[in-house]
Amino acid sequence: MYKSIRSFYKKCTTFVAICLIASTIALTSYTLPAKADLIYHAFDECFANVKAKLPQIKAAGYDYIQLSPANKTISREDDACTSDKYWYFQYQPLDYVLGGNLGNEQDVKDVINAAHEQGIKVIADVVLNHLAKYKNVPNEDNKPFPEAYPIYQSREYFHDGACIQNYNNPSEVTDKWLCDQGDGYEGGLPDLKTELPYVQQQDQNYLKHLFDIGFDGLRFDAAKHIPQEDMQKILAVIPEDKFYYGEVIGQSYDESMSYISVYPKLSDFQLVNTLKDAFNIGGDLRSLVNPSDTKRALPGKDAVIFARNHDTWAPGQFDNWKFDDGDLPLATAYVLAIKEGTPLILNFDAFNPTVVAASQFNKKMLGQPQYFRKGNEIAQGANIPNLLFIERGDKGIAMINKSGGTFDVKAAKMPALEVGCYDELQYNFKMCVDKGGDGQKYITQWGSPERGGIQIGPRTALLFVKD
Ligand SMILES: [Ca+2]
Repeated sequence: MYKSIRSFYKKCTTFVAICLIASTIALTSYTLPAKADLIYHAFDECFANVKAKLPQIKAAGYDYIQLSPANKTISREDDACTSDKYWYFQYQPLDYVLGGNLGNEQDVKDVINAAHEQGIKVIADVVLNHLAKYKNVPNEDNKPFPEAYPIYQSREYFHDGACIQNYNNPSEVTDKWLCDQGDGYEGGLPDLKTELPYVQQQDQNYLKHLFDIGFDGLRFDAAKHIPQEDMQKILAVIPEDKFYYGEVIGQSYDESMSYISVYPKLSDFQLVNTLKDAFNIGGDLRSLVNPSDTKRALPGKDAVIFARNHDTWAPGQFDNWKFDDGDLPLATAYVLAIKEGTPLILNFDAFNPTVVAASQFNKKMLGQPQYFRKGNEIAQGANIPNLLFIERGDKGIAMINKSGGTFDVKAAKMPALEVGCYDELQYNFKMCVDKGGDGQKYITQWGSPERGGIQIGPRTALLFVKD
């Protein structure tokens, strides 16, 4: 969603920047549970197209597919199956029955059943906070608000028409309308009274129907705009074994985490901000060492993580969080290389070769501990802002070089990895590790047997796993 409130986010991206100096980077080893599953976000894809793409999605290692909202929304002026131009119309519900621009109920069932046959689970994107803008509602008879809506035809179901102005006022955030800047509330998204038992019942009926037809999980759009006590009641119908998470774009770590008692996981925009700072010119990749320790990312167990999602992709909003084309695969590789968090990969990024390799790395490293190795323990000149080394036990390592130049050293140590050779998953070459005469481990082969050390090309992520 959030097409409608871009003005706010232009203001709210001033997170506290915490600069870590090299000496404070913790060399902490982890023994935490295995990383959760990978989510392929089939953003604004017609359900029949997703079904056709299932073998490719399966081959790339995804465990979940998140579909765009499948309920009835306003019609689009573009062809929803081939264009993303009016993607945000999907986030303007007319009714809580299936059958929208991306496919009818049978299409939804078909993709769920086909996904299940491949062992892939399916997540529904659910918008309960608001309905479509009144001016977008089909209304041949010129019915006044809200009589033109198929559902909720009485004003009693809506909060009074007023736009959110102050995002620091919790009651305003939950009870006023999301509006475009300069647009009156009449151009805003009518905010539903989720506190009403009748509205909660409609929401529960919809969620139950989604589970009845086979959905395995849910994403709650605009979760920050629905009072937590209302959601707790609505969510009571979710079976215990189902996965769900809330979209909360907190202005701070603490604000985001205040929702964790309601949603088992939250979308992690703090990490997006931290990643963007690190990849910016003048940024330092070493600031990506355990960022949740300093509240610059949510704890991984609580977080759905990404470098970009559909909201930061969308033109005209969240410009501070958009990555350069060269950085995006590297930032996404980080998301996939770390141990914790549930990675969500936008469809536009999912088949990038670096992202595919990083997804494989993620799978192969499941259950391995994580350790951010200081560059100076690997090679002379490697403890620099452009480089990051993520060890996964003694079985793998990810190396990221964000600079425009090649990092090339003829001698390098590899302290943690066991002796043997490692396959690089994208570029298909071997790195071999052996013990030197001094008992320390060195990279004795890098690609050809003629050279050791490390050579990482410009703006490159390398992902090595034990062969
Ligand atoms: Ca609300």
